[in-house]
Amino acid sequence: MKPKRLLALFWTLFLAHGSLAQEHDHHAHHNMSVSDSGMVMYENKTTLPRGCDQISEDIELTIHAGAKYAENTPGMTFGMSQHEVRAPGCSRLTITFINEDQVRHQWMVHGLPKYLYSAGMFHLEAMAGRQVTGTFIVPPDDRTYLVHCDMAQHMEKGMKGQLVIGRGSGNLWSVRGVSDAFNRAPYLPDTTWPLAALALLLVAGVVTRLRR
Ligand SMILES: [Cu+2]
Repeated sequence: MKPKRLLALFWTLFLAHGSLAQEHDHHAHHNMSVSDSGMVMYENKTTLPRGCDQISEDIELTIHAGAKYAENTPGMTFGMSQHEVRAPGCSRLTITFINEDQVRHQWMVHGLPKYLYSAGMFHLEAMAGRQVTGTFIVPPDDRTYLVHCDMAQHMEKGMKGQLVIGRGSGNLWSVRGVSDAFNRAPYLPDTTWPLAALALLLVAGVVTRLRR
């Protein structure tokens, strides 16, 4: 073999080894398990979050995803069997995520503490027509976490939800069955529109009187 070719071969082997090692590292880092059915990332069955002395409750839930769950909602393409999950602080949630569609779907929780969930996430991904099950333990604090499917446009098309721990920290906007589709302007008090209507009636009344 010519030296140049030999060098090329060495390089190929070297690079292949490097990418394999990286792949391995990647898996370990993200605590990921992959199967034909999909993927579970950042699973945590045993490590208690800070501020938890023990598991407060073991909760098992089955959540379905699919176009079927958007049938009665105009403008939406996808949906879930439930868009809100409520659980007490320090509970351990085991979620079985069943995908009834012919495209991939995810059930991702964001904003979890990074000392325990390295990207602040818990992530289930089910291939078309498949189901995956994963477990995680939530922190003690009252907080509302975003749950969504991160496939392109799926959240906008209906796959947005929330995980409410304890009393939560307020509803997220545009969660089906929970909150309005648009973020309400927070600077307008609830009485703004009734007051505006009253003002309009008064003006109308004055105008009518002046015309008499
Ligand atoms: Cu999806």
